[in-house]
Amino acid sequence: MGSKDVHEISEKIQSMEIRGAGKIARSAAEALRQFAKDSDEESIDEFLSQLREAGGVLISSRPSAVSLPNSVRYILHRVENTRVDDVEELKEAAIKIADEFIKNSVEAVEKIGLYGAKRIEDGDTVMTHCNSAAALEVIKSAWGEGKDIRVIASEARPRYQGHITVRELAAEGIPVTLIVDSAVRAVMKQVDKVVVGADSIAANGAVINKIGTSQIALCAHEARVRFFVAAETYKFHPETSLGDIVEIEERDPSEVADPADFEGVNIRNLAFDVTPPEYIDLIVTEKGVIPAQAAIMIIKEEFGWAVGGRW
Ligand code: RI2
Repeated sequence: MGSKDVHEISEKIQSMEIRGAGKIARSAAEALRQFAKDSDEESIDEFLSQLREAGGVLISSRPSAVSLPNSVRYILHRVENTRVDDVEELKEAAIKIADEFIKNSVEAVEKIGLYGAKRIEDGDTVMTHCNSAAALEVIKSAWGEGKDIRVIASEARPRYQGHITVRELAAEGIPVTLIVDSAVRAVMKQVDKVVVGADSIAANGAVINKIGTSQIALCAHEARVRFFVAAETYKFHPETSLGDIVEIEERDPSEVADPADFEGVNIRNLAFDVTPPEYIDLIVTEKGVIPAQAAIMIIKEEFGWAVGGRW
């Protein structure tokens, strides 16, 4: 049944078997698509209420990547506004809408790659952090254009998504070096540009991304190295324009160290941090390249309907 898939996907998002803000958003869309496909609800109202409930389960999986609620609300909003005569038609519409979100998302990452690559020059050393499909698309796209670049990637403790990144780049033949997170400042003088992804972007242009990102931005700022963020427009957080604050996920301490080995010690596992807009040179989106301070414009354009009447 569809709701089983919804719970399964939600658990995989929680455990990070499914991870990366864009992937999470697409998986939520896939879950709702499957839900609509399997649904045996016979009335429009009942189907809508079940679909909303499924959306709620998905949204509650992880708190910091706004791509997740944005993908759910993209689908719900459009399904709720589809005029149909019977429930089967509405289910079909839901499937199409979910497919549309997934297609747009994949295309957005490709466009970000193309636009972002224009800012990478032949001979550049590019630093990245964690494992962002959007950031890596910029790097791969520049490499694909024949630019002779090299990459320095940090580990991204405690989950070591940096390992995924270095393997992915090495598989493309891109020269890549793995460093520990605390080596960032020591090597910053060898870096020409930093490219990272985003889980959420607030209305003031602050970027919420994997823990450690803001330290890298600070080091880049100090060394006058340009700092780019690669993010699809569904990573922009509409409610921050109404004063909401992005919740920073704090995960299980056992991901950092076994609490049994550290009796009397408080272990914290903050998954994300906030990079202020002053440290960001530009944000590369599928709609174009913008300064961080223009985040509010993207929110108004893309999500005016979501916070409609509340501005
Ligand atoms: P893409 C990831 O979060 C990282 O913070 C990464 O920078 C961000 O999502 C964006 O990734 P996590 O799921 O959407 O590893 O660009 O906690 O792939």
